[in-house]
Amino acid sequence: GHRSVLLWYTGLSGSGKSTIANAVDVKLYQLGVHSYVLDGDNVRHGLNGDLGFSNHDRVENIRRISEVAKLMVDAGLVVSTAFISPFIHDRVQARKLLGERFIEVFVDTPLSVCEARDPKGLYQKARGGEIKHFTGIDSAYEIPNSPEVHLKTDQYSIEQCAQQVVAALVEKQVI
Ligand code: GGZ
Repeated sequence: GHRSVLLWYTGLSGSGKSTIANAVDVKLYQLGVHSYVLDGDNVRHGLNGDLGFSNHDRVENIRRISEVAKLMVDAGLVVSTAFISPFIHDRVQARKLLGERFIEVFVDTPLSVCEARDPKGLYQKARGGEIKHFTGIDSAYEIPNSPEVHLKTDQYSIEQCAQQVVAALVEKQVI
């Protein structure tokens, strides 16, 4: 058996949140743990399809994700959320909602590295003024003060980062 928890990944666009969350999800599946990843692909197009990237819309995006994740944790899953979630206040709200079941995972990738990766060419567009309010360029990212897990993707591979998350779950007696 396992405890149901919420792994809350936070970090810049291109930091590796979704990639690492999905790598952890594979490991959880192999361990027989029922889990699910919420990310932009399955949330921003559907449930939150009415929201953009103004501060107001990001706050609402994270609020809805927190509530849905709580329901899924209540249903017994290990849930991972992979969203920039740039504001400390919203992450604190999510933590309050989940209590002891909230595990914050800071995907700490320097802006310069995210910008060099630029998998979707979004940073280039943001620098060129084609996209406004882009996180790290002209919209804020507030760094977590005391995340439960701190991943440095410029020093460790995806696989090593995923192993660090699983190790934290073992250490916290979640799995
Ligand atoms: C940041 C943006 C923006 C702006 C579109 N700012 O690399 P991606 O493409 O796949 O990840 C980014 C994603 C961010 O959505 P989130 O729901 O995680 O953001 S938040 O938590 O702040 O609500 C990026 C894309 O959407 N994208 N415009 N202006 N990222």
